[in-house]
Amino acid sequence: MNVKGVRKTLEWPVLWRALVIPAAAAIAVPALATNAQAAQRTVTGNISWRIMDYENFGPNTICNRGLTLNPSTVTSGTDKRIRAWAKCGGEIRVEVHYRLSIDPNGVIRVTEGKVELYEGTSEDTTDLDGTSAFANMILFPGASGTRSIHVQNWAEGQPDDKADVTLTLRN
Ligand SMILES: [Ca+2]
Ligand SMILES: [Ca+2]
Ligand SMILES: [Ca+2]
Repeated sequence: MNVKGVRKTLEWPVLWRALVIPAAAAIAVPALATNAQAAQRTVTGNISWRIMDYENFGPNTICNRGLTLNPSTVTSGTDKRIRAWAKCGGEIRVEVHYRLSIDPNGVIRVTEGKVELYEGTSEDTTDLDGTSAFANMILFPGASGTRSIHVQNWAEGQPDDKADVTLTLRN
């Protein structure tokens, strides 16, 4: 007896969905088309620094610093440049630079990697006294990679101004 009424309540949701589904599909299709040619992955990681600041008087200053990197979302065609730094002893800043790009298959490439040691009258000095490049990393989806980089004050011949940096990245 109530079949007709029941059917009617069923028909409306069906009609409603029929109207909505094409709209949703219209949004999804371009997104899928984009994904087919443009990969996107998120890179996480951390950096640790062990820095020594040569002191004219008294013992040298040693600083251990650590940083958990903010996740970086990398999409095809939108490379990201990352810069991170740590400071020590009132006179030293050690910067880590690299570039993240992504292949269509989701492989992350870490290129243009370098570590710079600045040493001067403050931790914000622009006096660049040492640079070390580090080898490119290729990170397959789900993989991680690590680089250990040494830098020191080569420009002024002060080997007690130095840093050992460890960079770990995960795709
Ligand atoms: Ca110093
Ligand atoms: Ca100092
Ligand atoms: Ca200097």
